[in-house]
Amino acid sequence: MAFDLIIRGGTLATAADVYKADIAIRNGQIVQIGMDLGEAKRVIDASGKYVLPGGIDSHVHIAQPSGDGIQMADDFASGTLSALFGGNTMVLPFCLPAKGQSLRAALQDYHNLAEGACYTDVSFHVIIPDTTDQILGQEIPALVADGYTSFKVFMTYEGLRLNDAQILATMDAAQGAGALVMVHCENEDVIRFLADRAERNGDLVPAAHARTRPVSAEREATHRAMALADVADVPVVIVHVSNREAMEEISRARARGSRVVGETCPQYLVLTADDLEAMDWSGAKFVCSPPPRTTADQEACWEGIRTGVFDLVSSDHCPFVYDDPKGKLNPKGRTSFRHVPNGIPGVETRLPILFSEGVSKGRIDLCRFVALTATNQAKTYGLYPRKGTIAIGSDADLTVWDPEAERIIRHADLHDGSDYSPYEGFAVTGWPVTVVLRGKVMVEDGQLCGTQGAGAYVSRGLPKIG
Ligand code: DUC
Ligand code: ZN
Ligand code: ZN
Repeated sequence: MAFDLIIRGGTLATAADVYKADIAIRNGQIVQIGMDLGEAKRVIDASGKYVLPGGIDSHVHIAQPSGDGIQMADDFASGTLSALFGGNTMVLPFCLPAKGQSLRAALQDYHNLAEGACYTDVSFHVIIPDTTDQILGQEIPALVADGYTSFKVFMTYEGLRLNDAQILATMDAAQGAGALVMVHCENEDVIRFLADRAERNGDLVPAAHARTRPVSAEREATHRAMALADVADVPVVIVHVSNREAMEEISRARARGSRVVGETCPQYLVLTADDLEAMDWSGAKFVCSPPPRTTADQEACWEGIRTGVFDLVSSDHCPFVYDDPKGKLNPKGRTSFRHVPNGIPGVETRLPILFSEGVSKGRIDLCRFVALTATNQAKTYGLYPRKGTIAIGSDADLTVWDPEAERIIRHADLHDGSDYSPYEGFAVTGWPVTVVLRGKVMVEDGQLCGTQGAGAYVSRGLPKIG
């Protein structure tokens, strides 16, 4: 029987190997890998290109309510379309429950928003907003049993942060259920002290955002989060790590045997705090937490990528429109950094930036690129080996990658709902040209050919960590 699709003539890369072979696909799965595989209803010529597992971006924010009249720039249609054009076949957004709302009801809201809208597969992490007996004793175990196996806690943001006792209780509940906990590590009291002082001094510009969220606040919280995780004996992901000192905390914890996964993001590899300095308030375009740091920290993060301190490079796509009353330049945001919404777009540019700065410039090899962007993402979040690799029986989620393509990143060419890219004008070598989602050709030679709603919700297994 003919196959549904053959991808022919490409160089395949997994986290372990790079070799020339064709891939045959039937019913959405990879069924053969080899040469001379025979006939198919459709053939994609990948000669001169790499064929990679579709990118999995485990850290994105889509349609998340922000309060204060602020609106996130992406819904599930635009967010996943942007992800798809960036070479991704799956994203994991966060579900943020409203105050007092049950986790289950919040998840239902996100399912309703995502249903029929997505261009990539999706699955959700759940943010823990409170530690009621209901959440810890009933909801967390029940949700893990239903395939929601990762929870995020915040150590910063008034109204969202949990104190140490609450974090420990959450970790304990997650541990009991076999789930993992993602932690946003910044010391809220340090930040509030510095932000209050900056405000008293009239230092209200976007650059003050970076000055009031120093490395020491991130380093201390990273250490504390991992100490709490040791007590609870739960695996943790330290998300969006920005600097050497926090990275060294992770290295030390791992050397002691703690089950810690480190994640960094492109903004910490190619942006610095200087990007927030523009005098015309456009520094707001780079306001995210933790903030981008120094060129020395960029080098440290590359070192962490090479040496394995970081297992994940995710985008932390958290898009707001810049020039809009509901975005970065909201009425209060025009007057103080404290009201500029935190987050930057990047789901479409994550893979090109990491490939270009990493693989094309010789900092990492192609297998490491695949591991950081797909395989480790799948293993960490309970998706492997269904996703994150090229293997017989895996979902046919594949990206055909042109390693020679030279592009200048322009927001006008991207597909997210924001009105700018923090990487505007950045030159990259390497770009995804064709993207296949469970055997469906979604993008071919840079043109959309798949349909909205082709992306589906994916229930997950338990994490596989250390
Ligand atoms: N944390 C995130 O993970 N993303 C955006 C903002 C934030 O604080
Ligand atoms: Zn965060
Ligand atoms: Zn985030």
